[in-house]
Amino acid sequence: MRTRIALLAVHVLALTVLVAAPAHAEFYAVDDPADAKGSLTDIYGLEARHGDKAVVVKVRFAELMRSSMAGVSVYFDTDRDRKGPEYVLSSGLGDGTDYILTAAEGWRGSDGQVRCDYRARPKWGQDVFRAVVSRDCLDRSPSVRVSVKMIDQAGARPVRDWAPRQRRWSLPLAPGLAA
Ligand SMILES: [Ca+2]
Ligand SMILES: [Ca+2]
Repeated sequence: MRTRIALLAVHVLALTVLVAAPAHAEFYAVDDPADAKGSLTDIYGLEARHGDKAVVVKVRFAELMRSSMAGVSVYFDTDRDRKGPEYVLSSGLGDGTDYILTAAEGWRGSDGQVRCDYRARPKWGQDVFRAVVSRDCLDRSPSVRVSVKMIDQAGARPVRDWAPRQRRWSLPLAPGLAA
């Protein structure tokens, strides 16, 4: 009985810490519902981590296959004073597709490829797409927000899915120690 009370006290403490956490986190994770059933690459989750060297973004899908015709855009907001994203990483989700980081024009990419250190790849066995973008690519911003869009052109109509929601941002992420 005494142990149980002690455990309860720990839980309450942990909650208090969460509520009192600063507006900036280093890590963000959100589940996304099965709301794009017309596509195998229905987004199931988004995770983002702001490390001391890079921002790491992980997108989870219902089912990611080498034959996928879908693509993903990872938007980065590095300047809260300018509306919309500053950068977009665009990538295919199938085998043999490529990826590119460009300056954003509204919620689109542009011809302005960003020369810096970044990489991205679909991991078909894990149903995950992972991107690692150096902080140098993102103006070494002290606060970065991310948003992700999937478009699948395989069917008669394109299927879109967003996380956390259409043109909505994650919490602001400040650089931490990991990654
Ligand atoms: Ca979804
Ligand atoms: Ca912005």
